Amino acid sequence: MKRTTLLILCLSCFLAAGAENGYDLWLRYKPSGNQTYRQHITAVLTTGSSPTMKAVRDELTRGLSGLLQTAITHSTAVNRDGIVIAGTPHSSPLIHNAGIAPLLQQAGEEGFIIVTKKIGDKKCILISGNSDVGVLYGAFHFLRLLQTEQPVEQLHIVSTPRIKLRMLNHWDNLDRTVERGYAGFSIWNWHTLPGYIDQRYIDYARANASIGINGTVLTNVNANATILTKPYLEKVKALADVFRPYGIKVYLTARFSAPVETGGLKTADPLNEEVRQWWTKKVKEIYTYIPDFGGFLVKANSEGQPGPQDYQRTHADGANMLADALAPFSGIVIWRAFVYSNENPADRHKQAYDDFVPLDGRFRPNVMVQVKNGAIDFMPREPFHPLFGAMPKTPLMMEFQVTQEYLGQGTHLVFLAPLFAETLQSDSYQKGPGSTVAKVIDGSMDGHPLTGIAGVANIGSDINWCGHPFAQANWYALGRLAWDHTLSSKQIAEEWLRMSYSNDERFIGTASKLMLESRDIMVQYANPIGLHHIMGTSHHYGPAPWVNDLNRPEWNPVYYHRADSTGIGFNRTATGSNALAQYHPEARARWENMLTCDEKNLLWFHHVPWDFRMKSGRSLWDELCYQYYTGAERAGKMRDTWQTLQPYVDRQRFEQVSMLLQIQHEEAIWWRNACLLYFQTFSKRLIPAEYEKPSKTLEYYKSLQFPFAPGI
Ligand code: BDP
Repeated sequence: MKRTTLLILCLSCFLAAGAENGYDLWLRYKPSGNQTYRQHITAVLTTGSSPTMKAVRDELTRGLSGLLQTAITHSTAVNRDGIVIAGTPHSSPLIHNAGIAPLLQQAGEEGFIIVTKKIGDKKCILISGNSDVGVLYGAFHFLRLLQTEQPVEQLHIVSTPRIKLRMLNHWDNLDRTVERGYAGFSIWNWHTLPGYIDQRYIDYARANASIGINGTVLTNVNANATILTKPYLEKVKALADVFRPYGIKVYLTARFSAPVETGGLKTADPLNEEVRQWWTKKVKEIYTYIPDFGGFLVKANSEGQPGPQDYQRTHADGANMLADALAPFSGIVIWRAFVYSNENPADRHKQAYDDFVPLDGRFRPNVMVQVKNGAIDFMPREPFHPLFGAMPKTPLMMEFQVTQEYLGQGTHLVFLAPLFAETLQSDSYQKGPGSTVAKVIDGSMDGHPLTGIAGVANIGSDINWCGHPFAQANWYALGRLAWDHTLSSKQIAEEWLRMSYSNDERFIGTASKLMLESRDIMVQYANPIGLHHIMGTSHHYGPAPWVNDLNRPEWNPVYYHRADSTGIGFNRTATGSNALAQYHPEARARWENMLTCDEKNLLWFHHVPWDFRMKSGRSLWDELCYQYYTGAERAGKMRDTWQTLQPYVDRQRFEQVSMLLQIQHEEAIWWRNACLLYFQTFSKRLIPAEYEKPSKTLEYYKSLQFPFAPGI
């Protein structure tokens, strides 16, 4: 066969199979099988000339042209049925006179409405809001309706965000490495900014706006003060200018010792007048570049970071100093509660609560305290943080981790919406039953106007942004839940699958089930029954429950699992560390008694004898074996299930996911074998005969090294 013929043949095979690299995320705008929407849409009419309204026009044009497979016509008059009219009552007399004022009132500042309305005798679709960005959110939602094949002939939608600040926290360093990043390098190219605006910055803003994200912290919480210097502020300004039309504000991490490191001062004491002046000037300077700068995110006195306690001041002293500098510009401080110290012998679980609860009511109104979903870290399963429900006078912001530091990193398919929902739906009992964490976070519990949810981003320079094709779903889920925490994980999974892959019901049914089970499966093969923090040192990749030689006690996995000849688990009851006392009594009751404790968190709160009878009737040891073996087996089933979905998925992404699910299965077996062989040295019990024996020795698993694991 001639080479050219071969080439043409290969090319046509390739096109037939289809290939997508994932860059378009959930904004692919491919025509779907069922195009009933075609008959309801004939043209677009947008009004207003702001950059945001230009973004609305561009997105509707792009989206509808793709979905309808024809160049969309722009109309200047309502001269036919099916015109999609987008604008605010301020920019569009048509909308102003459309009789939708009461609906718009419900939409609030950032919300939107999408309604079918007669304008004259023409049936139109109106997308509107009280601000241009509201219209933009509405445009994205309208496109989502088409992408997911929702009926559009009679629309009546009003949607407002339940949370005010919906943010991504990038843990990106100025050298472009990403702490706990598994998708390549940072997308911020500090070297070529501000002159070069990568198309990625614009597409990043589009993707975020499409799910309602309205804030981004560009830099790592382990901050480098260089970001606050003039040349870098010019670069930050360039990014802020790109993001502004999409409703996204820029925030920066502030290194507490910046006045010393970049300002030449001798101290960073928050009560020192010179230090306060330095920050006041610095903040003023930032606002000359970025007039709508959001504020600072601060990690202080945690894991070696500088902070006010270095000067015998409190977290409130530190936060308030920055808040005072930001207040004249309406900026805010987001002060992290992720603090623990090796000088403090108390259970790490208790330290943030001990530090922060006494400060409740002592923060300025423009300070939020950002609390991780759980008290230890971002474990695969973690009881909600006891600070939720314990600081009624302070607006608490939720911090989730979207990047999968502890959940299989770049190689495991783990859909995180169920994890996020589990925390948000947990009952803190702050004011009796029904005091969910979601109500604490959305301000309804204590009447806070300032509310927020942040997610540690999983975005990098990989062509598909997130590394694992399914990791995109976690970025998507964060935004959707921050907008509306009542959405179910199932709805979010299905939306994402429909937009990212296919509307075919056979695909959706199977793929969404796979996603919805994935987090439970991961917990089973890695951290069952409440085990936690037993991962490899430093890179946190894979199992290493045996590690016991790190400087800080609470960095060692043995600190958390406490396995010995009598049993396993951390006694956090009154006879142990008593971390349970930090929860309201009714919340505590779920876990307090070993006999009735929710078994999902049993070893989180109790040191349990190896022969303890579990609800299944098995002994604890047998149950541990059962969970690890079942988890690994289910990971294998995920891989097999994916194979049945080949007809619905383009070749490239199908193969990527196939390879990754194979790795996930192998790594699940690795977790299972390494953990059981190690815990067996304490339990002195056999792995039940029905299970296949681990093929390698404990020594083998202990010897594994990963010097170049990403994300450190
Ligand atoms: C831990 C990460 C570490 C972060 C820290 C934090 O391992 O890289 O700096 O959280 O949130 O989970 O500050």
